Amino acid sequence: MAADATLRELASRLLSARRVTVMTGAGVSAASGVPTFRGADGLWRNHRATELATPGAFAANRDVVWEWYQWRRSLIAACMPNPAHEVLARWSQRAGWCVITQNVDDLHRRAGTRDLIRLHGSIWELSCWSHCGGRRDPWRDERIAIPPAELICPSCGGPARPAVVWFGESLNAGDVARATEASRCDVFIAAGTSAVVYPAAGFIDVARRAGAFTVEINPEQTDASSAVDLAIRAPAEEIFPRVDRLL
Ligand code: BJW
Ligand code: ZN
Repeated sequence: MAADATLRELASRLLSARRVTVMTGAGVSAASGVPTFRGADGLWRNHRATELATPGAFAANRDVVWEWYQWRRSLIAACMPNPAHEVLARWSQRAGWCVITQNVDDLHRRAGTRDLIRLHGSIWELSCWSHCGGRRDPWRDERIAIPPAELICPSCGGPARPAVVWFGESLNAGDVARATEASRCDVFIAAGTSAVVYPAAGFIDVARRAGAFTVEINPEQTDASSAVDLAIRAPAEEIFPRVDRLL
């Protein structure tokens, strides 16, 4: 249970801030029922989740990777945004307040978050595996019970892939530029992320170097805990509503 005085301090920082940025990770969707990547949750049929999220895994075993994504898509389709998503959606309406997410589940979008920066893409969008150029932008496809062989690029007929960012792949340069800019703020909150995946984890340093008051919300200690000004060891779905009530 986070102390009231700690949350009052955070609320008063937020009230005097001009620019506030919240970066979220898988832990923010945990209370909605979406499994996280690391720790006990990050296993799927003896595969480590992070080992399936690579171009090499897709090249070697497209059906297994697609099966994992279709399993996740059906699981996420049955999940609802939780109180953390709802508070962040309201905060995103405030001028100068911004949400960056590493999550691909679109639960922030479903909660109505404005100007959301999705660093790692969306599990509900597809793109052409061979970058054929006919479809430069990802397209939305929310069908779940589809055999992988039918998930094809409408332009070249080759395999489609989830339009998410895998290890070793570059993030969208425009998203990185917007996120870097948003990280130069007065209060930066990293919530529900293990802070091990770059460049996302690096935005906490960008914020600190720009003079932001940095905060972590996570029930566990992470690589970022010792670097932030305030580490709140509690679940995001509990803390965001409590802080919101103090604003
Ligand atoms: C709660 C909670 C509750 C639980 N409330 N909290 C610099 C240094 C070192 C390495 C690199 C570097 N720069 C780049 C790299 C390489 C690599 C990288 O970072 N590797 C490290 C792991 C070492 N990065 C990349 O490859 C990136 N690309 C890139 O940099 O391109 C340039 C380049 C090209 C070629 C070579 C080198 C560089 C791309 C990274 C893409 C990450 N993709 C994934 C999959 C997305 C698709 C999908 O979902 O299928 O993104 S991996 C996975 O990890 C996913 C997540 O977004 C990401 C982060 O995970 P997250 O959100 O932190 O989740 P967890 O599970 O780790 O943590 C959950 C946390 O929640 C825990 O702490 C819990 O305690 C907590 N929690 N309940 C609050 N209720
Ligand atoms: Zn194509």
